Amino acid sequence: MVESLLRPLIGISLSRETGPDGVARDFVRSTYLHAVQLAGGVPILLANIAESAEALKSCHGLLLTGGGDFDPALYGKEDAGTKWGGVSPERDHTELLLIQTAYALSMPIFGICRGIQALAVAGDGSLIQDIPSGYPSSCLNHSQTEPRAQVTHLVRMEQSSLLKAIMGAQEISVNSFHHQAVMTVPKDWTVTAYAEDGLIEGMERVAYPFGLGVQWHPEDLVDSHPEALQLFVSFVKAARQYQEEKI
Ligand SMILES: [Mn+2]
Repeated sequence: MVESLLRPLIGISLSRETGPDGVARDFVRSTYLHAVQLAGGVPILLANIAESAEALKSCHGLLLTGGGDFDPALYGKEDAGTKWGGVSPERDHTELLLIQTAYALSMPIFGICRGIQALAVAGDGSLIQDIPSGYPSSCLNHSQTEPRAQVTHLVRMEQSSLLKAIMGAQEISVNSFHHQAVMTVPKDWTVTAYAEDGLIEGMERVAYPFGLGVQWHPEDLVDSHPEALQLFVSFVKAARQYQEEKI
């Protein structure tokens, strides 16, 4: 008799900010937890400590969440000004370690907003440090002031992409809360979605069980936009497959 599996464990990276008492806090917006729960996964919070790489080995998928900027030194760039901020060395370090650990295990990986940027930095990719000053030809507002569950700009997906297959359309409207973006994608990754101004909004890892990064925030859309939930469903399904193969 085949024992029924527990639901797949999804390791989730956390933001780090210092509170008014001077003590650092690790946290995540609950919408990420909600999206993983809805998709059938069990959220596991991975604190910004080196031991999280050990904890990830017990998980079946890695979800990289949104947040502050990466230190430009980590992707080999000079500081292009002061248009980046919210850097946490502990978070930068932990997420790069988590990504390396997931790759070594061929574990499904899903990066959202800062998460797609983390995947670029972990490889040999690079970032636009500030869209208004670093990509002035943009005709879009990527830092929307509308509510988080409101979609504000279009994204076009490549014909044969995993993204298009999951979302079920070549064009979708997304929300947008980023002042940085992926400039160049790392080796083994390919761009599969662009905004109308040419900015990279999605990328996929070639020849990998499930490697996906998106620049928008589908976790804020899962209750109102079925295709956003499908991203999490596909990710958790891949985590489930990883879990089954591990046994
Ligand atoms: Mn955008």
